[in-house]
Amino acid sequence: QTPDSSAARIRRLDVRDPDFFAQLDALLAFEAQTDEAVGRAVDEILRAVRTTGDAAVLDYTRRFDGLTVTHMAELELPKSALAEAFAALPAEQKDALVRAAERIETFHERQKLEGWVIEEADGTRLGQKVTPLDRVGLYVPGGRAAYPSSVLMNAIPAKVAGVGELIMTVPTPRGEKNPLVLAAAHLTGVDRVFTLGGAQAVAALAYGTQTIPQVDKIVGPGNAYVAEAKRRVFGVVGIDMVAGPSEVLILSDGSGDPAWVAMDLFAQAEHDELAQSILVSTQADFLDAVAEAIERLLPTMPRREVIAASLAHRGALIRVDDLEQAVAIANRIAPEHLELALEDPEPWADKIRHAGAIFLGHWSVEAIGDYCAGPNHVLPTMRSARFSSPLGVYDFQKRTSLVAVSRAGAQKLAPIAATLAQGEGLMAHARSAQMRILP
Ligand code: HSO
Ligand code: ZN
Repeated sequence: QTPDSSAARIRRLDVRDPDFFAQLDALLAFEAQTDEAVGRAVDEILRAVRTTGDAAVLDYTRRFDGLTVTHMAELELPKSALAEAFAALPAEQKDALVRAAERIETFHERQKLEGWVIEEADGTRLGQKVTPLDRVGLYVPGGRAAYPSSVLMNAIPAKVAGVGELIMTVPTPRGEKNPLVLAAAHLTGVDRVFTLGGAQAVAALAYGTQTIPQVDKIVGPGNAYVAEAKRRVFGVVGIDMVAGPSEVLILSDGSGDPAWVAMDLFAQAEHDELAQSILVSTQADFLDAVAEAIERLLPTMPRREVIAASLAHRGALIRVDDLEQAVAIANRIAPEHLELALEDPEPWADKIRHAGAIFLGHWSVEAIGDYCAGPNHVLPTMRSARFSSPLGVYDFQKRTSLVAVSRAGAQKLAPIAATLAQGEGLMAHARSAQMRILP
């Protein structure tokens, strides 16, 4: 049982405070420091899997997941097992999964990049060809952070992009399978599922083993070992972002129900102790009302310990003078999720430059976005919304340039190329261009 006082430990900040911005920066400072021990362990696992393949994967899976398997083939789940997991779900779960998947698919269909070609007057054609990735690995964590919704959010854009083969790995400690994860894999058409996890799964996908095919890109969240392994295999394969703790920033003009806002802060905080929930409001009495709602509602939450720890550690209720200040703070934070709990959110959304996702108005709650609004819930964290975007179909497509220079075009372009090549001292370049110039 968490003592009630833990709720009161969410900090209160005020822009009028002379060192407000120092306090804000301290609150945001989060270094995904990698433990040296993690780095060493991951290195060792990567080396073992790269050199001995299946043998190393089997060995680590026995040791870390407590599985008693002797052949790699036992680590692959037959597709029938996925279909059975789906069929066995209660109707309500099945229906929710299907409806969420449909909405996510419809949204992502619009993200598909199309190739193009332009033709110049002299017949030279230039273009961009778009090709889906051949093979993608989807890492799904076991245990507490095993989210079936994340299977949907990763697998659907890959499938919409037209990825050739989607291979999922999910650890099953002591053989414990998560039926919702398997059902989501069935629903989204994941091609193969292996019950392995950790850095050894990342290594197997990156390098390939006798049993596990090498992929071109690895996506999906994981613990510190998985994140570190992904960082280290980057270059051999592509990776998605390495995500930090989940974050929500709520801007309030004092309209709406303080209990709704309190619960939205909880929803982020319940992910883990490092998750960040911040509320910024122009109304001090609204902040008081939210603080009261937190006190009142926290004891009713099954995950109150995690919520209390997260709010005490990284949460804040911030008073500002006006919404202009609130927007400036939002752009400085570049939050993963931004809720505009405002009477008239539209004009303020226009002023937001940095956020992973913006939720407009009191009905647009992040929890709906996490599961079924349609947009992806894999979003840039740790202020990376300044330079990156939600996971999308475009992350599973790549572009190839097309150059079709005509005879007439070459007469115009070869002299330019030759001159620049000479300037760089590259005579083979110069001559190979010049050879295309007609006498
Ligand atoms: N809020 C998380 C996604 C999630 N929530 C999954 C519930 N399940 C990161 O956007
Ligand atoms: Zn969430």
